[in-house]
Amino acid sequence: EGVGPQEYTLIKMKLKAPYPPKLASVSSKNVYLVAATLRPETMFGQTNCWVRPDMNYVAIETKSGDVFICTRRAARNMSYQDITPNNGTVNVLVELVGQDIMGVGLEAPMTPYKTIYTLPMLTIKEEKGTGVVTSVPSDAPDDFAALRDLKNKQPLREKYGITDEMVMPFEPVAIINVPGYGDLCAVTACDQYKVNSQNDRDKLAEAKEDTYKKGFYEGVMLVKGYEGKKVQDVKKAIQSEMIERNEALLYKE
Ligand code: A2H
Repeated sequence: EGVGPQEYTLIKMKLKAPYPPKLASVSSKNVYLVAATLRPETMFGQTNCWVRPDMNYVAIETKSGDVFICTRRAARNMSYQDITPNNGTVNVLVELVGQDIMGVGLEAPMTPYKTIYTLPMLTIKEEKGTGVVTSVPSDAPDDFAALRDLKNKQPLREKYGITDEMVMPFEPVAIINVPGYGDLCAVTACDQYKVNSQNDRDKLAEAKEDTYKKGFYEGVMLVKGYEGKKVQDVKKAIQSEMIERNEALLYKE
C-alpha cells in the first residue's frame, strides 16, 4: 500500500427488476451495486459481479435519490465524498447480507452481456473498497479462478442458489492483448502458475501481481474505439467516459 489515499473507480451496476424480497421497500427506486476497481479500462470484459454471501451490506440513500449497495464502512467513507445527501451522514434504507442479493440480474457499463448476475466470492475483504467486486475473468486471475470454480462445481452453485444460466453462458472476453500472455492474460497466468481454484491464495497472488503489472505497462486494447492503443494511454479516457455517462464515479479511501 502506498502512503496517499487509494483512488478507485466505482462502477454502477444497476439492479434489474424484479428486486429480491429484501429490497421491497426501495422497489420504486434505481438501485445500484457499486464495485470498486483499479482497472476501469477492463469493464468491456465484465461477466458477473462478486458479493460475499456472509458479509453485511447496506442499501443507502445517495444525493441523486438513487440507492447504492456497499459495506457500511464504504458508505461512511462516501458520506465524506459528497455522495450522500448530508456530509458525514449515512441514511441506511435496508440492512442486508450478501446472500440476500445473490443471483440478481444487473445491467453494467461497457460489457457485451446484456444481463450479468451477482455470484458468490468467498475471499472478498471487508476492509477494502465497497465489498462489491466486478468480475473480469479475462484480466483478473481471482475472477477467472472463482468463475471457473462455479462452472465446475454444481454443489457450489446449489449452495448459494445460483442457476446454470447465471454462470454457464459467460466466457472471458478478449479485451486486452498482453505480449507473451495473449488476449486472455488471466487465463494464461492461471495456467502458468497452476492455479486450481480460488483457494490457491499464494499462486493467485503471484499470478495477480504479474498480470497487473504487465497489463498496465504492456497491454494493448483490442476493443473497438480503442483498438491498438496502450492501456496506460487510455485508462483515464475510459474512466472519464463512464463518469460522464453517470455509469461510474470516483471514490477514495
Ligand atoms: B480489480 P487493491 Cl481486471 N476484496 O478490478 C477483494 N478484492 C477486491 C475488493 C475487496 N473488498 N475490492 C476490490 N477488489 C479487487 C478489476 C481488476 C482488478 C482486474 C485486474 C486486477 C485487479 C476486475 N476485478 O486488481 O488491494 C478489484 O479487482 C488487482 C489489484 O486495492 C480491484 O481492482 O490493490 C482490486 O481488487 C483492488 O485491490
